[in-house]
Amino acid sequence: MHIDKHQITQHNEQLEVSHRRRFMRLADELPNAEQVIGRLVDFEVAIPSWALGTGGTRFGRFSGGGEPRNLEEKIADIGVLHALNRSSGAISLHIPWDIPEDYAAIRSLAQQNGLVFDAMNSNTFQDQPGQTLSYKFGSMQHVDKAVRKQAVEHNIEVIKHGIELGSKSLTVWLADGSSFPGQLNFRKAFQNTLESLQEVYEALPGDWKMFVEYKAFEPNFYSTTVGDWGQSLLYSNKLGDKAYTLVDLGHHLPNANIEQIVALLLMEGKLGGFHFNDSKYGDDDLTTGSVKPYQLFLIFNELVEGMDNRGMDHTNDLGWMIDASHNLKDPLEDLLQSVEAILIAYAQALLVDRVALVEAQAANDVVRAQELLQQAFRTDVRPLVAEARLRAGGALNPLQLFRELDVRGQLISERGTKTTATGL
Ligand SMILES: [Mn+2]
Repeated sequence: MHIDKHQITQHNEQLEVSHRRRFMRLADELPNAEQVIGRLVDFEVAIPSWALGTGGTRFGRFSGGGEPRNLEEKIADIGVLHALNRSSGAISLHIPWDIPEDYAAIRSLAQQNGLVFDAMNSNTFQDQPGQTLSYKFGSMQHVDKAVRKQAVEHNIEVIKHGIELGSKSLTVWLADGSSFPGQLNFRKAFQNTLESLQEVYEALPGDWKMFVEYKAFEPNFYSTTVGDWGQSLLYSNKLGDKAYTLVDLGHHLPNANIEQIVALLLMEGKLGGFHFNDSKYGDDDLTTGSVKPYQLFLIFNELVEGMDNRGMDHTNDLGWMIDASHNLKDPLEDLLQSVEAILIAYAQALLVDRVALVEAQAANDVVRAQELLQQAFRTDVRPLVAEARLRAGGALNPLQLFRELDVRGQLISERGTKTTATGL
């Protein structure tokens, strides 16, 4: 499945007149429309290789058709997304699910699809066929040094695959923790984990980053050894300059103030990356922006303010990735919706009148501060996002074109109805 330039051009020609009218009206009202469009054109969100198939829950999985059967087909699927929205030009691999057999061939295929390799992800939350020691009771925290060593060696192997592909970062998410009081000595679990992470850190190339992802609960339900941003920050501070905290939106206890966490991590220079998704209750892994779009905007508001405060490059200095599961929707349609929601929240955050907000805060003008944020949030920026996509060579309405071209139908005819993607 490949989307041709002329298919996109034809689609854009049909929509261009009405788009132009909406865009001109909006651009007229905004002081910085061109600047926002430039930022949107540059922005990229990585797609994880495990998000291209239907996800499941512990109660079941209802596979869709035409799911990618191997790494090559995963790259092709992300190539389709990127051709449509021009903002999904990076793929994040998961080892061992995506071990390349031929690095050069995979690199060249990615290049043909306009993709680069984002963070590499290790897996010590499952036992693989033929694995010597089990991770049932944890990996890097394990009471048995031999299990810890196995987990460290796996992560070093993941780095080696990443070097071959041109990746520059390793994301470590550990399922380590405990499900019952008394099961673990918290201090020893932390120290074992730190020692293991240090060994991985030593194997990290000089220009790489290590992202330490935290999660409040699941699969362990009493304690998690990297359970919150405080614990992650402890690890990354102790590890060194190349280690950062990674924030996954779904990995907090309900109602956590994620925007405040983001602001403080940025202040400390320790925010490394982001996993986008949305949730109502826990780690629901729903489409980004589908449940709490205002929270997503508030997070982007802090990201923009904090990155600008440190003179950071919005596109490259943080790792941006979607990490969601698609149980009901077509995964590719869900990802198009997620990227769109991210770009909308980012554009809205770029519209916040920062000078006026600083003045309102200094004057304790709470009402004015709220008005300024909501003025930006309530602006319909979709024409700006569409204009950025048009200028970047993408489709004015990616989801509409995805359906008009019957991409899923074509993938099913190429791959069959019974395929299952590796992943969660
Ligand atoms: Mn994640």
